[in-house]
Amino acid sequence: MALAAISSKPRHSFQTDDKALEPIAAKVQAGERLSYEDGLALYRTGDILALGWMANLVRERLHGDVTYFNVNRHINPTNVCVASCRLCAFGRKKGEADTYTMALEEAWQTAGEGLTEAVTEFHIVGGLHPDLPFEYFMDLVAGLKQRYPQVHVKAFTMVEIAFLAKIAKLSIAETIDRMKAAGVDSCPGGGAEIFADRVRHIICDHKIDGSEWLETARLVHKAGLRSNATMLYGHIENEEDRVDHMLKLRAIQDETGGFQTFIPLSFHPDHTALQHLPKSTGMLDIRQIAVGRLLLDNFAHIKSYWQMVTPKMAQIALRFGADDIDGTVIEEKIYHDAGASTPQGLRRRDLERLITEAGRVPFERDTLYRQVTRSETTFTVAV
Ligand code: V47
Repeated sequence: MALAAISSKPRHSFQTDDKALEPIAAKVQAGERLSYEDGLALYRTGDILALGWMANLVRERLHGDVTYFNVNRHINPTNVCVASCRLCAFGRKKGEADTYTMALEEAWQTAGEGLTEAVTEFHIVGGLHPDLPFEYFMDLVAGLKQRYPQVHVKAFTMVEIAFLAKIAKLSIAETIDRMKAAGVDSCPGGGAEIFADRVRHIICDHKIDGSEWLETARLVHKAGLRSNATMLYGHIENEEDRVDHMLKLRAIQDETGGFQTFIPLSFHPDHTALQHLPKSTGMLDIRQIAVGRLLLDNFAHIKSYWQMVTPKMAQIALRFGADDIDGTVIEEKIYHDAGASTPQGLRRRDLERLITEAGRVPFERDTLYRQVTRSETTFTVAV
């Protein structure tokens, strides 16, 4: 699926001493699709600046200097989870000391606490709770819509949708229809981790497998909802697993066109069952953004999620292929439980400053990438 380009003028010419990059650069300049082997060569090159040049070329072709952010609030209704993923420091078994589950009133009230900056999106992700009924989740969304009808509800990962279908004894398609009826507007990209079975069995063995994740995404798109796609990197996966993961996403996107954004998530090991693993490094974070931009030629957006990689790295990523740094977030739990040292939220003006100082142009978007215009107390979305 071709994406519309807004600019095609490279700022400088391409140079590298890495012979393996030359044919890849020719393809990138001609707008041709990269192969599995090209993906591996991009991970293996020592010439990070040449890699960045190519990714930036694609980024500027699609978006010029425009850089997207949004004003959003995360809501994690419960940390009780049946899955016990080794990668996760957030989930707790039922009965453990520090579990929480928000009463519906509490969740609706928490949602409102972010509205000082006129939030345009609620991002809702939580544990797979063994006892909460399906209706809890539908009432949660319907109650939010009733109280904050102007706010886009981006809720439930593919993993949660499959779990909800199981507890409601519905098909995946029926579950998505019920979510839509309750007020879900789109879905977040979590739970994808790494699709390769070998890795998935170790980091998240009780989750749906990679093909179920992809099939659920296909059904979400078929039902007319957009979604995002993530990839968790920097743990026990290798370069082949990462390329395989991205090419599987690319194949679904060719079919549905329903993914909006690719978000590489850098693994935080603290307080997880994998805490012996070293943390990701700046070079890997930057390389991952660039490889994602180059392989996922049918994804409009590549997000460098500042919570994951720090605001400073997210800013640098805007020159290595990223065009989005996510949002204000307000209260992040999943990475902070896993040792993230970033702030739990940023103000709108902080995001604008990060973008402007990277020499880019801030563009406040809603979840569907439409421009948001603000007055003192409210916002409007260009439709
Ligand atoms: O699926 C869990 C990851 C994801 C850890 O769609 C961890 O706009 C690192 O998907 N270290 C949930 N990562 C978050 C997510 C997301 C975030 C921001 C924006 C969007 C979007 C989606 O977080 C999980 C898992 O892959 N995760 N534990 C950890 N220790």
